[in-house]
Amino acid sequence: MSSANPTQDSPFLAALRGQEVSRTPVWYMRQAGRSLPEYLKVREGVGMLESCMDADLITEITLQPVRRYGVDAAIFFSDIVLPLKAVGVDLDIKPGVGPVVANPVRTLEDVAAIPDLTPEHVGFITQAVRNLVAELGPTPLIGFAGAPFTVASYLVEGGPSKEHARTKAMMFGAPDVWDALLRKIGGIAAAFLQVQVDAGASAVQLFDSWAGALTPADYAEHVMPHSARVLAAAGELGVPRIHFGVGTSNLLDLMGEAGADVVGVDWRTPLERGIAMVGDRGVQGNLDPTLVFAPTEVMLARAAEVIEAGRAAKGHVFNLGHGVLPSTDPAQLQRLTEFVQTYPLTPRG
Ligand code: 1CP
Repeated sequence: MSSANPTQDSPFLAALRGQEVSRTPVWYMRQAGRSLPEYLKVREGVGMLESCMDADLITEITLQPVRRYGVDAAIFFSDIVLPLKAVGVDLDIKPGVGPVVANPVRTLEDVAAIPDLTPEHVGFITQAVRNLVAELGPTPLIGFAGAPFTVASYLVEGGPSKEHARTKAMMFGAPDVWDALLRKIGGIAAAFLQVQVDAGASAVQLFDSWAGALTPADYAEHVMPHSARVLAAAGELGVPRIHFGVGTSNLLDLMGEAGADVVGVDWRTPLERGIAMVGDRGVQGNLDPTLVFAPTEVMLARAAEVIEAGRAAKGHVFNLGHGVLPSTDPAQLQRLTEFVQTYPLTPRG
């Protein structure tokens, strides 16, 4: 029937909504990208940001891992700093480094100089999402954005950082600048998610990859309200929301309370513990991404443990505990995907 929603039988969307599933759905953060030879081929001679601004390339790169693995969801190919680039912030994504910002943000004037995002800034995103939804059929597309804290870290530090020292110095020492910056980025993130959902994305993920650098008290006071605004805006669009961070074992409850339907758990936290912390929400995760380098039977035994642990959650989406590492053998991920998708969820006695 042409009027039927093609994603209506998706196990991924059912798990996000806490509905019963006959098998555990699976996708991988960074499933597109450097671990795939077909990605390296289409990216030859094309810069990272350039490829994130070309609707045909975005479409092709997003589809590649879906074709290869038959995963239960596609993740939109872009980057957390792309919306900043689109509104005119002078930045680049340097090979082997990551996002680099020409003029790091330090003052209220710097914040005020960043324009808000409108759909006109990202017409190529709307086009790519429309193309993808048409191509993907029953497989849902996940839209995403970077969360205010993680994106702020790139803007304040000027590039990747381990300690986030300047970022936290602003958070502790210049609360007015911090608040203005996180509001600005949060507004851009919400608008970026809306563009993706309006064009047909079925779910969203907010990536707060570096939130694990914060204590629960500092997260609750300085970061959570901003992430909560982004998640609330996405919630109003009617799509399920995943909220992910790394090293967040003491923040998972707050990340859920910020307004997530499902909380992403990294591999350092036992899934059982993550499930207990998020309460009446689903979880996503959390196989150690390096287990793909172990013998296949070791990887699959650990995957079985993750699937079994996930059964105690309101909903469970299988994933790695962070992104696919570039040196991953696609054949191993193929075996993992088949294993998760055929793992029998027999009733427990
Ligand atoms: O040339 C290349 O291939 C560059 C590598 C690369 C890729 C493939 C970067 C640079 N970004 C991406 C795509 C990307 N980034 C995706 C899309 C596809 C997918 O998941 O399959 C997504 C969701 C992101 C999000 C992203 N970018 C995050 C959050 C997720 C995470 O991994 O924690 C972060 C922190 C970034 C910043 C970034 N962009 C690129 C790099 C190498 C980094 C990290 C730099 C650092 O260590 O701080």
